[in-house]
Amino acid sequence: MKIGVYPGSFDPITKGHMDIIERAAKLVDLLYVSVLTNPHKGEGMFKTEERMELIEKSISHLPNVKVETFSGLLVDYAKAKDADVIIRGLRAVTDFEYEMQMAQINKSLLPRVETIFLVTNAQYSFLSSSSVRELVRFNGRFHELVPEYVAGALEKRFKREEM
Ligand code: COD
Repeated sequence: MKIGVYPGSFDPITKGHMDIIERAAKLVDLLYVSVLTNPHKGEGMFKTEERMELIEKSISHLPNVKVETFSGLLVDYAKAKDADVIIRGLRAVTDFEYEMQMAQINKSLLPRVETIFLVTNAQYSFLSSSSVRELVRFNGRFHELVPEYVAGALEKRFKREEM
């Protein structure tokens, strides 16, 4: 059985993340979407448990995908999950340097696990959680950029009317 881990901050999950999850779920038998709990970073927009709930509601149509949280090194978590691959998404050249560095460090720490990069769907190449957070904060329209349940949760949290 091939096991994949798709790690990230997911604050919040976007349609760009969803596209990667749906494609990765076809490549492995079991995919963990793994939310980093970072004790050194502030809370962000959503707490870890809330981010997990938003992901869970958005992936209910994907039977081989599970949502978990992890802390510490990704390779330690991947080892504990007996993962074969780490999945990452690549948007633009700006992602490349960071992603390559991370993949190489992870490979040196856990050589049997490969990092697989899925290139973004052109439709979502501009999309990031941070841009969604900015749109929410400054009253821009975000509804098409996130799964439906997440759009509802953002509206509820920030008490906005549908724009
Ligand atoms: N289209 C395609 N891919 C996308 C899109 C999009 N529109 N948006 C995001 N993605 C991809 C990102 O490129 C990334 O691959 C993934 O989705 C998750 O993105 P984020 O932004 O939610 O999460 P990141 O990149 O902040 O996650 C970083 C980790 C938490 C994975 C990383 O910091 C980590 O592993 N930390 C643990 C400590 C560790 O082991 N560090 C490495 C060794 S030093």
